[in-house]
Amino acid sequence: MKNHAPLAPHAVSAPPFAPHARRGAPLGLCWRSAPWIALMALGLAACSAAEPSTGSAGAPLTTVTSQQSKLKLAIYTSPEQPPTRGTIAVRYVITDASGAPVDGLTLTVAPDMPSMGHGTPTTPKVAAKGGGEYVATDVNLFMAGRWDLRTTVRGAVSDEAIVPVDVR
Ligand SMILES: [Cu+2]
Repeated sequence: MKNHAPLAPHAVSAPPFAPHARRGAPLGLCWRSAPWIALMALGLAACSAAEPSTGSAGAPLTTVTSQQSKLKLAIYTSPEQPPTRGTIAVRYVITDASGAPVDGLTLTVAPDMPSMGHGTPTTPKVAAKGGGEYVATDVNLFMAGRWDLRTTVRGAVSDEAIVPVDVR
């Protein structure tokens, strides 16, 4: 907490986010560039060859039960797991109490750094991939430390979950 102090000013209000947004722009460009697309293609290839619902990432970073225990959320990060600071993608594999994947949900993901009381300069976008998979992109975890991905699920099942992610 205290070791965040030198960086604290950016947490205070909206304008201080501007430097992050500026710094985030080149990251955003990298994010959309060829290496990432190549990585994604590799991932897709590996997925279709093996286990489509658990993917090629192996064990999840963490698995969270939603607050009302309606859903289980297995969490994977890319390009690294566990993640280093910067803009990442977070993949959710969502199953119900019986272990069946749940599609057709609407997810909103709001990253929060609880020790400092701030969020992120950008709002993550979430795309449904089928098979209970949902991928949040533009997740800008711009500082090392503990983040909570405050995740709201709406649709056939409505629930909330807080997904802890430790960023190196
Ligand atoms: Cu912070």
